[in-house]
Amino acid sequence: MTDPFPTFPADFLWGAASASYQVEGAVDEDGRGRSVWDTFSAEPGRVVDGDTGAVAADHYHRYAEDVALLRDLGVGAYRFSIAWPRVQPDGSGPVNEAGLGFYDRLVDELCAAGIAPAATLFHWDTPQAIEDAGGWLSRDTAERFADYASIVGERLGDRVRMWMPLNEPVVVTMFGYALGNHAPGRALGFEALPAAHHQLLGHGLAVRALRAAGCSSIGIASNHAPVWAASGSEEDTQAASAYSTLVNWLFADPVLRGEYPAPELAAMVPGPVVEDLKTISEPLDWFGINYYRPTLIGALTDGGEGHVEGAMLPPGLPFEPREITGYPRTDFDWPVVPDGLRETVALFTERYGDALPPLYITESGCSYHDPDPVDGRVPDPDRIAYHDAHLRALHQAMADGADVRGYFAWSATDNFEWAAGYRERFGLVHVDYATQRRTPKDSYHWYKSIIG
Ligand code: IFM
Repeated sequence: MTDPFPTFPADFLWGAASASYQVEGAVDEDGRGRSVWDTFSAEPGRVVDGDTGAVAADHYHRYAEDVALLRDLGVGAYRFSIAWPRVQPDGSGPVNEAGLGFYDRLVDELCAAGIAPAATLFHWDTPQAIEDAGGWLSRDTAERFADYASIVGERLGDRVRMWMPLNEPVVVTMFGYALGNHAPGRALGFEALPAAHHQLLGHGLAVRALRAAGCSSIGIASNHAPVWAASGSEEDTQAASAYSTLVNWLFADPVLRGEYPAPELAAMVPGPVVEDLKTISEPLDWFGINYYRPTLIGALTDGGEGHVEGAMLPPGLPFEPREITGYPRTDFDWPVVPDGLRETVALFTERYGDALPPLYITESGCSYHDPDPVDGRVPDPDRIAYHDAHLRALHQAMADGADVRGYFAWSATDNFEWAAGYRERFGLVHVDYATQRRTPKDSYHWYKSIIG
């Protein structure tokens, strides 16, 4: 018999999350500029089935319906992202009032529904003009990002309750600039490191800009997971540790400790690094972890090739990802490892101690190829099992002493899953892309019962 679902603190924040390019559509409306994802997804072979975010879940037009679904779900907060190219079509210069107006209306709608708006400023849709000028490889982008943060903070700071300048800088660095399977499609290997540094610098500058605009409750949504060694051998252990340094600590240490995790890395990033790290480590009110699954890493075998998400790792790296076996898998072929969430939270608590602000789980979720709705129902027992098990694991982390304040299910509705297009469905609400009809899945009703 399964243990009863654990009781979370009364003020625990239950949320759901989304991101602009994944749900909004309306890419050519009201003066929105082009983003790197418009460009990338238009290139043949980049996205499964040639999908693009041009229409997505049409949230730009249907936001009121989506907020009503969130209200009925009972979430305390909705995490959405603001599209920089809607606010500043070229990523700098004058404000596009019509674009910013959309977020004004969305935030008002959320407030009227009693849902706290939680805004991400950058969830990967870099303005194309900014990319053309060097994108995140250029230091200037960090400064432009801070200008944009200030515009948004001044307009929405009176109503947005939580702020995240960045979402998952590791993914933009690794997939966008190092491996090339995400926009902007650069395959620079270690030459991508400036993109990490400039995003982090942009984060720190944006934190300052938001505070100057009177915004409070500022954090980050950063992707983290345990890196397991393929065996107990010295080589595999070292390989796993090197990989974890690159995907976890390279992004968390600068923010939480004001330092890079290895002197070699600090030496490889551009600019006045020591000075920049002071900006990057501007104190946060909380730290957000996006968790999906651990990685298993071994030392490079003779003739071995490292692949991550179908993209080949640059030659010469001393490690290679191995397949995690012995766990159920989602339809996206990701292993389901709920205890990895507990482990991640424990790793952070141990590594940063008193320097760690309260945590939020700013994303966790799973893709299953759900059946089409029948009589208004979409049975998705595996998604229920995923969130149930991950919340139990999170509760265990809290019982072990971690200060975790909330959980945002990824995702509110089905949406454009980047290079995987629309085949992957993460939503609590099913979207029929032909009609844009929304149908709450069984997991939506389950989550509602948990929120209580
Ligand atoms: O859909 C993404 C989201 O944009 C960022 N975090 C991971 C999710 C699932 O891949």
